[in-house]
Amino acid sequence: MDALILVDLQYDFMPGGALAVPEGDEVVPIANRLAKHFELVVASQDWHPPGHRSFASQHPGKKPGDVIDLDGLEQHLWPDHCVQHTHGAQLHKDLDQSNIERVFQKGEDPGIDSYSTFFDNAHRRATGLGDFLKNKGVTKVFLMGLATDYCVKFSALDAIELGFNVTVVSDGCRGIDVRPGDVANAMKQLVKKGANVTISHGLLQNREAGVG
Ligand code: VGL
Ligand code: ZN
Repeated sequence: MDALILVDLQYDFMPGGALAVPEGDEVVPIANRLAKHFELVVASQDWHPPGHRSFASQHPGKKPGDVIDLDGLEQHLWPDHCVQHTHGAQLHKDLDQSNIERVFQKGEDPGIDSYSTFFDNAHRRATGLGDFLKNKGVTKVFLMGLATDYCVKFSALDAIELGFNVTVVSDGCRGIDVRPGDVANAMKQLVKKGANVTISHGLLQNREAGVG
């Protein structure tokens, strides 16, 4: 079975949000269109407690964009974002949730970041998504969402490692490009690791025709 994974379609990653991804809102209609054509759709939600250690505000003298060592892991510091139960952490209201079977939250542990929808950044704890998909008999996953160079990238890499056949829907993703080229490099790395890349239009045509 195939599954569609909608990554972090939350207000804080959209224009006007705390960690705005340029044009982030433009992928919401693509998510809605694709979701109708999948038997199984799941979403992820960045879900940090207040005072999460990935927030620059928790490190005196540091600002968003600085990089620190956080318990042995390199940590890019972010503005406060996706704080649990705040508006910024909610999935965008235009996202049609009627086809979404389950929302997997990540980043709840205050001491470690979690870009991937499957594991925290040290691979210490699983979100449960991997087992959930395997129990449903999923072998092929399609990913889209925000941000290409962080949560989409690391989710796709983990999905490959877990043995799924992985396709990234490129026009369904937008990136941050902290360093110019990050988005392009993320896509290159994903392809090198075995991910397929498609655009939503072609994917919809294939699925409507029942060929992929
Ligand atoms: C993300 C940075 C921090 C993402 C989440 O969803 O790509 N990026 N937290
Ligand atoms: Zn986050």
